[in-house]
Amino acid sequence: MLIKHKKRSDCSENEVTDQSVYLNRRQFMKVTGGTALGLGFGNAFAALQSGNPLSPAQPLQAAFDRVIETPYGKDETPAPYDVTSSYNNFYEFGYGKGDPAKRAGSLETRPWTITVEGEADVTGVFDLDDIIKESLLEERIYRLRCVEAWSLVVPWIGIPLADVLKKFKPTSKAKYVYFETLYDPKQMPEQRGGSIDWPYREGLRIDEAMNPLALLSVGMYGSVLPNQNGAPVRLVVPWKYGFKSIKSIVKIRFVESMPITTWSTLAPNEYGFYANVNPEVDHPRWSQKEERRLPSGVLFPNVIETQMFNGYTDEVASLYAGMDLKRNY
Ligand SMILES: Nc1nc2c(c(=O)[nH]1)N[C@H]1C(S)=C(S)[C@@H](COP(=O)(O)O)O[C@H]1N2
Ligand SMILES: [Mo]
Repeated sequence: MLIKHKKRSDCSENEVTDQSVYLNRRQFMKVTGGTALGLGFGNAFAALQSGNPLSPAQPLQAAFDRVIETPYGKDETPAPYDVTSSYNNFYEFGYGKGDPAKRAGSLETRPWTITVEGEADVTGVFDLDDIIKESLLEERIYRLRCVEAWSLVVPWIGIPLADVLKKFKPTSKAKYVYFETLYDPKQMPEQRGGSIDWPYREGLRIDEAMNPLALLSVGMYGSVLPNQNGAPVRLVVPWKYGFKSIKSIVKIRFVESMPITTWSTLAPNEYGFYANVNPEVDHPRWSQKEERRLPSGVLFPNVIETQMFNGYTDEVASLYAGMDLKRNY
């Protein structure tokens, strides 16, 4: 799959009459937008799809038109958009893999603010679009390995997490970074009950967060993130199990001690704070030596071997020098 950030046609929607243009356009939308139109995306998505000239009213159009291509994952084949956007874990919208795609339309992703607190010189409430406007978006194709032993390849669009965190000038006491998902039971139906102590919480050690691989993602497949994939902003930490890649972030807090996180609290016998992908450390109920690479079906299970750090050892092994990864998992 080729994801090019070429300019869309200059003509407006009603001037498009040529059948082949229409078909190409449909094909493009299949790759980049898929079912999004049916899910009630706001202006941002309309702006991206309309091909209108850039204007200050469409800050995201400008940002997405100059996405930088990077070498990350250039040799990988991304999963089809339809797979990535329909097979999800986003418990705020239900526990079935298809629930988030069906139910996340209720999430209002604009305006969106992120509250930054704790051990940093620059704290306060920041508008996500301001952060995006002053950053350069990159495309990075990463493998995502869920603890449930499935994985897929996703062409994310985002900002290196370190670039964003450095803007807030963390102090020397900032040893960890804590992240929180939106808490709003009106928009996130499963937050009305259940066994999870909402909001969803995650965290990274500061050096993990500053590692160049860690990405703050605002898009995938050339467009804004669909709600079910964590719109409007999520973490992508590709060397860790997928649950570390927290979605729909509203809070970033720099802290001195290891923060409490959702999964390490909910299932402490499974994985802890680090949750690095490790084929040598089994889940209590299954082996982690192999994974189903999506798309996968009964006839073509597409089972592959799981790699240490999900294959990102060169980039991240130094973070854990001297640590026993069979104990600190
Ligand atoms: N807020 C929130 N973030 C979350 C989750 C969730 O339930 N809620 N699920 C996690 C899990 S278990 C995985 S595997 C990934 C899935 O991301 P994807 O649906 O984009 O593939 O999101 C992670 N981030
Ligand atoms: Mo997961």
